[in-house]
Amino acid sequence: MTKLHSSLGPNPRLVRMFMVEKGLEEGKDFERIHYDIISGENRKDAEYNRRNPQGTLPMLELGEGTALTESWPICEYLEEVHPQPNLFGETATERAEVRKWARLFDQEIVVPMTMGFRATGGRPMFEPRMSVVSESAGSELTDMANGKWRQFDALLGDKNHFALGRFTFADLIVFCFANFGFTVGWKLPEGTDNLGRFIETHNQRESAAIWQQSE
Ligand SMILES: N[C@@H](CCC(=O)N[C@@H](CS)C(=O)NCC(=O)O)C(=O)O
Repeated sequence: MTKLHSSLGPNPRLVRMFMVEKGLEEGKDFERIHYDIISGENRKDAEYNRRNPQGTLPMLELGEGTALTESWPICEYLEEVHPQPNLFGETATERAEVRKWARLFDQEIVVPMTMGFRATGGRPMFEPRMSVVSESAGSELTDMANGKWRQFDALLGDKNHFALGRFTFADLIVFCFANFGFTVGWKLPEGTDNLGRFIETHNQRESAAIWQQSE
């Protein structure tokens, strides 16, 4: 059976939400293997690190022994093998539009936000396992990401979808990283009421229940 190696955190939860959106059921369609990343269990497991030299979660282990890493490509793989409901776009143009939003968000918000967190609030956990910037650079990265959250809010406007006028991977990635922020004490910056409404709306999705689970 397919195995999802998973943990706390936005990346495994992004893939788990994606799987729920695809109607894939834990225990029936895949088995979930949990790692305690707080204690660094993922970094101590030699076999896991052999298969995924980054040592991070998630990893999707396929029946034939192939293991996929990186949450976005894992979601694209799942989209190809389970095309419905469609979450990346039906046509080349639609897919380019969804990927445009996801890439902008990934580069402009995910990178500074996560690097900022690892260097500030997450420092005790991350400093022993990867290089992190100084605390002051971390605060600057967090401020930079917050400025981009405001830009995304303005671009969203009164809609609840970033692309195609329906729920897509672009919405999913934004939703997951906002929720990640909430779990580590971050708040939506002032002037992002549109994003507040967006999150409240998508909190109603069945897949969003993953954010209420303790692991
Ligand atoms: N670029 C990777 C990031 C994976 C990642 O950083 N995962 C976090 C959890 S959200 C992790 O494994 N953290 C624990 C660690 O790095 O030891 C992806 O898209 O999956």
